Parts: sequence; C-alpha cells; structure tokens
Amino acid sequence: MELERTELTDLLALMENGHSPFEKAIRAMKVSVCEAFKKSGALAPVTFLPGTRTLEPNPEVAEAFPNSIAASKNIILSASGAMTEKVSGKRVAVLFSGGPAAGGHNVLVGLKEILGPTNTLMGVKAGPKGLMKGELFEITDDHVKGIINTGGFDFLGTDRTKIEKPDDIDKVRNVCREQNIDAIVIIGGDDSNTNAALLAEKLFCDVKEDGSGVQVIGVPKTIDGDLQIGDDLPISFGFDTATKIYAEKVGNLLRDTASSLKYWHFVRLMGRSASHVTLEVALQTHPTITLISEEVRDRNTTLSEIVDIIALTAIERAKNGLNYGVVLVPEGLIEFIPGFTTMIDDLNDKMTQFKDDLGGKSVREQLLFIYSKLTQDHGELLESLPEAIKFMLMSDRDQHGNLQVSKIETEAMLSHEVKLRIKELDGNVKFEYLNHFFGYEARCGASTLFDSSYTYNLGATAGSLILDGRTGYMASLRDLDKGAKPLGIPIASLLDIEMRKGKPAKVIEKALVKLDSPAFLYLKSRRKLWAEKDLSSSPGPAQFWGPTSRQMPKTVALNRKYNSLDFKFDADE
Ligand code: FBP
Repeated sequence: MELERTELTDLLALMENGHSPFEKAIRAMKVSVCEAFKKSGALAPVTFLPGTRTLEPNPEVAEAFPNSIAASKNIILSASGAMTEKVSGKRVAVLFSGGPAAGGHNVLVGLKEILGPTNTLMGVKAGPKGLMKGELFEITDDHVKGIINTGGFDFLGTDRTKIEKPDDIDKVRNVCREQNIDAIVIIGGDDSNTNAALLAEKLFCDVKEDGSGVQVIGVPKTIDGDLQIGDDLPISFGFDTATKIYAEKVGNLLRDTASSLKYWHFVRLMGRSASHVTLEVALQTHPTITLISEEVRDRNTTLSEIVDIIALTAIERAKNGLNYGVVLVPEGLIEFIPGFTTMIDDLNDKMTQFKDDLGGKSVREQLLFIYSKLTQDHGELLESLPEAIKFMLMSDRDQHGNLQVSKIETEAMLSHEVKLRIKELDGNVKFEYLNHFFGYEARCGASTLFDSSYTYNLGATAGSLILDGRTGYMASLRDLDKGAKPLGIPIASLLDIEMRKGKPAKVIEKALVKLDSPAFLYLKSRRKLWAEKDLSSSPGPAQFWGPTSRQMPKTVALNRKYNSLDFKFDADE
C-alpha cells in the first residue's frame, strides 16, 4: 500500500534539504557587523596598520620563517579605516581544515561579501587534501544565500591532512599556478594555523611567473576553545555553539536526576586536551562535580584520589537525601592524570615501533605482548585498569600515531571505579550510574548568533587582510563587548617548539585552562556549594531571538574582564 499524496505530504517534502521552517528563518537572521566594515551604509574592506602589541617569537622559529618575520616584524595589525584603493581581480581559495565547528559557512559569506563582485572566491572541497588535488570551484552569490547562518562544514567538507612535507607544498604551489590563485584562506585550529604559517612562508614569493607569491591567511576555528591569545583572540569560533548545545543537555540531565532521584550521570564532554568546554558548561549549568584536567595535573591528583572525591561526595549527599548528581568529565582527562601521560606516550611509541608484531593479533594478545615492552611502571598501570579501558587504549591511533581521546570512555572508567569504592566505604549507600558522551552532536549545530556574527566578521577581516596585501596573518577580533576591532596576528610569531611524536616541532601552543583565570576561579569559588546543594540552572536551548541570544560564552566574558555577557560587534547596537 502506498501513502496518499496530500497537501500536507507536499508541504513536508518542501521542508527537505535544509528548508525546515527553522532553517529558513535562521537564514534571514541579521548578523552583527563591526562598525569598521560599514561605509555609508555598505560593507567595505578595511586597511591595517601595525598596532601597539609586539609578539616575541622563539629565535629558532624566527630563523625558520625569515620572510614572514621580516614582513610582520612580529607586530599585531589593527584595522585603521576603510580601504580607499579598489583592489580587483584577485582569486582567493578558501578551505576548512580539521574538525567541523558551527559558523564556518559565515566565514565564507563574510569573505565573499568583502571581496565583492570584482574578485573571485573559490571553495576548496574536502580540506587540505582537496587543495593539494586542486579540487576548487567558484562560490557564487546563490551559494551564499543557501549557506548563510547555517552550522556545519558540509558546503565544502573538511579533513585532517597536514600540508607540511616539501612535496605537499609543491602540490599546492602547482595548483596555485595552474588555477591562478592569489591567496588562500585556511579555516582551522592550532595545527591548521601552524600549517598556514608554513604555507605563507613557503609561498611568500616566486610562485607566479612575475615572481610574486601567494598570500595565506588563517581563521581561528575549533569547538575546543584552545586557540586563544588573550585579549587579541578571545576565543575560536564554534566554541559558543557547541557549549550552548552541551549546556542544554547537561541542564536537562540535572533536572531529570533531581526528578527521578536515583541516578548519578557521568558526562564526558568533547574538547580534546583543554577543559575549556567543560568549564563553560559548568558555569552555564552548575553541576554537582566538575573535573578540570589542568587542575588534576597541577595538583598531581591520582586516579584513586579523583575516585575518592566523587565517592565521598556521593556518600555525603546520600546522607542528606540527595542520592543523585551529575559529574562533568573533560574528554582529555585521562592524559592529565599523573602516570597516564607518560604511559600513553610510551604506549603510542611502542605501538608504532612494534606495528608489524601487533598486526594479526587479537586485542588480548596485543596487550600481553605490549606489557613487556612498556617500562615496568607503565605496564603495571595499564594492567591495573578495567578491561574495557585497556581495550580502548589499544584502539587504532590517528595518522600521527596518537591516541584518539574521543574514543576513550573515561566516564565509564570513573563511574565503575566510584561504584566499587562506595561499596568499600559504605555498603549501605546505593549508587546507580549512567554514562554519556556529548561530542559530535554539537560541532555542527545551528550556529548561535554569537558564532554567526563572529565568523561573518572574521571572514570580512580575512578578506580585508588579503585586499591589503598581507600574508602569514590570522584574522581576529578583539573587544567583543564594545564594537569589535578587526586584527591581523602574525602567525609565525606565535609558534613555539614542542615535542611531537618524539621530535621537536614548531607549533602554536594549545591554550589550556589557566588556574588563575577568573573563569576557573569562579568555578572554584562555587563548586563546594554546587556539590552540597542543588543549585543547577537550565540555560535552555541555544536561543537565536530570545533573551540570551546576544550572550557570548561566560568564560570569555569573565576572562576578558568584560562587564556584561552581551556581545556587541557594532558599538551602536
Ligand atoms: P579541531 O581541533 O580540529 O577543531 O577538532 C576538535 C575535535 O572536535 C575534538 O574536540 C575531538 O577530540 C576531535 O575533534 C575529534 O576528532 P575527529 O573528528 O577526527 O573524530
């Protein structure tokens, strides 16, 4: 039997492919545009001048990036007014790199609009890999109408390929020559912007027949929030949307558990190494317990101490008739627990070294083989873990030989251990738990008004830097609370030397949660109370028109010492 076609079925079919009433309304939503880009009511590019802040590059890095360092003199550029000269005929390629984050499409929109009809914007399909293969197409005004204010990177796609070997750079150089590309915009996180710095240096000159180079500009993206440079880059885009989505879900869990009165929920939140996401969600919802990886490392808190903190809190609450709660666990926690970091490094190394011996073996056999290859301490630590976690630690590594923390169920390890410990400490306390991982469901959520506006202006900043003839800079905005100012941050001047896969590498250092930051100190000042009493709040779903629609992340407002949570890209708004 077939469904009868009716007016309603026709109406439903019209809502497919990105045309739900919500998606239609969101496309019509007005983003906030910085005053700097407004000239007689129209959008206009800005020029840049050296600002007041100079960065201090690592001397070894400076030697490796002579062109970029000489051109920037390590000074952060600040927008200095509307561009008077009309620049036309530029062909600009734009790509996403790394994990998706909401707002990416609006970077393309801001970029396209600032470049205007006399320059061409080319989209690169599927990230850096697509750039090396030359998979480019022209982005039109119709494309812009379809993608404006939508979350996700699905318009172009993304991947995690790194353009770093001489051969990779040559491929990009050839694509630029063949397709007559004048500039590349890389929208990515710390590693992708490190790549942008390298590409800018290598393509600085002698790409075209006339001896000119190809400009490269980075745009700071990642839900992890670990690409921050104080007031000059308050946050990466995507963080606001992801944390608002997680906060809604955590708020709901807090309400559920205070209703059903029987479960402890262990929630692992995405965010890789840094705990910014967890901290922000905690400030939005006020959960019973929040673990912050950076604090665990700083205090040398062992796994059994973490388990004790949770177990003792649960016992105390049970005595007070509150036998339930929510524990927030940052995705990267396991790497910060003393002993684990070095054990995982040892394991990564040995799995690479003995790849051939491990091949064809079952996971149990692999474990037996690898124990003897690790140092005694590391072998013992691995052996002491619950079986399921051991198996996860043996899971496939990423292309750089590293453990993929998003695949380790730390929340399961903790809840299991806490249950055993409570039984030991007080057999009368009943402890029921449920585990959750909130990760992929938020990276491509509908972009909040903050992220949509922020990214539109970041795109306009990136386009302005290109029209102003700059290369090797990352687009940024500062003073998000009082008419944001467009900036260009010299990327090479940010690089430092870090050990990666046992070798020194020049990279942008990941910004971790600072334990003396106002945001962390706020959590610290409130968490005892949140554990003792139920002071949770539900922030509700991310709002696009409602009372919180103009709010930026709480951690950003606190850390930048703004006086309000409301963002203002145009001071007159
Ligand atoms: P980026 O830093 O590239 O933006 O990626 C962030 C992230 O979402 C992490 O929070 C997470 O650990 C990781 O990507 C997951 O990676 P994948 O998408 O490759 O599974």
